[in-house]
Amino acid sequence: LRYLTAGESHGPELTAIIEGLPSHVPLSTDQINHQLWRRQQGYGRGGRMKIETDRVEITSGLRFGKTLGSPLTLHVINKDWKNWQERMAVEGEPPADLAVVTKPRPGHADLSGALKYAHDDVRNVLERASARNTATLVAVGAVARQLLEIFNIRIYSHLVEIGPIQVGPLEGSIEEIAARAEKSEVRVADPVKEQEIIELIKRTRKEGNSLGGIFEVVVTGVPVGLGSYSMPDRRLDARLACALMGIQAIKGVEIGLGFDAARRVGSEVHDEIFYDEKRGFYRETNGAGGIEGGISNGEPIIVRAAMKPIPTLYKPLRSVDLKTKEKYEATVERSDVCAAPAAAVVGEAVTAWTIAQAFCEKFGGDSLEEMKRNYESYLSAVRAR
Ligand code: EPS
Repeated sequence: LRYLTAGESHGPELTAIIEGLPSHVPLSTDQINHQLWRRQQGYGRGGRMKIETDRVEITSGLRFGKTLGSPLTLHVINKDWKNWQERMAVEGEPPADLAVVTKPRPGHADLSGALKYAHDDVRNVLERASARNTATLVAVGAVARQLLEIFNIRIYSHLVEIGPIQVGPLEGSIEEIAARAEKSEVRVADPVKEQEIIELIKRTRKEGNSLGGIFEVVVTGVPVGLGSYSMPDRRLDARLACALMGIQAIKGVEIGLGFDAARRVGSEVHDEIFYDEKRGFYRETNGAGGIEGGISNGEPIIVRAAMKPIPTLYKPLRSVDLKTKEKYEATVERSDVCAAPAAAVVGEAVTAWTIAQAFCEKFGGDSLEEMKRNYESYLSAVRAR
């Protein structure tokens, strides 16, 4: 199972191709659109989200609502393209009055990208480096999620920190926490903290500054045995870390206790093993975050990712002009004040993708029916142990 995405932030469209899906998987574009909508929410988003109502169009790999086993193509049209047709024209000459971006923003891909690809116009970098691209990640993840749901695997997220404000400890099951977060404008499950955070975002916007945050993604229903200890790139935790770090602005990833595990003694970290006729092997704690030795252990998978504040500041930081080398204040591109709630939705999507990929490796199958047979037979073998 693999995918590729393409598309510029202000180009005609964003595209993704997924290859390796089993046949006969029912897919609904409404469900993909719902995930795209979730990504666009959140207090603290900028002007672009008012222009776009992201919707997916599928042009291959699906017939009568079920996958064919052939590559699936997803398109998300950029509505803003109509305002950029001359400046982002695919062919022809640049317009005479083209505003070339030469003032790289600290913290963005602007400077390293312009040097690496030998671009004089930083726009050639920022168009693809933009978090706009996460719309395709969400669309791809929404396909993976529909496959996983057939096997009762569910993915949830909520924000645990925004800027200096910490949320929690929270009461209730992950389903309850996520349901509360889903209703919150900042994906925060505690209404008191939610208000504090909204006030903080307001203040930060006034100050021309930006904010990051830490989100948590929890996956339930994952069977024991996805991923492997056999090689680093087969480890499920390594693969999740790679997927989450691949999202724009993510600077850190934790699984289970994460960095806190290093601060504790072993007996306060590891999850003791119990056995019950009905449940089989189980744990009463989940410090491992559902992964031991790079393999899912049957407990919920818990990952957290830290997003840095968005680099575009309305009160810009100091920078140097790429061409004249003169000191300048960096270019102000339209941007968000805080996109951490949206990043959590992207985090869910890339997590769904990573789990689905490991799931397809384990249970193979060219058709959904074959995959179900493999899954059932493996689970009964595990239960018979
Ligand atoms: C985004 C689209 C972008 C930004 C933001 C996220 O659109 P535009 O550049 O037209 O405003 O709003 O991207 C960034 C902050 C960034 O640094 O790339 C989106 O669709 O999420």
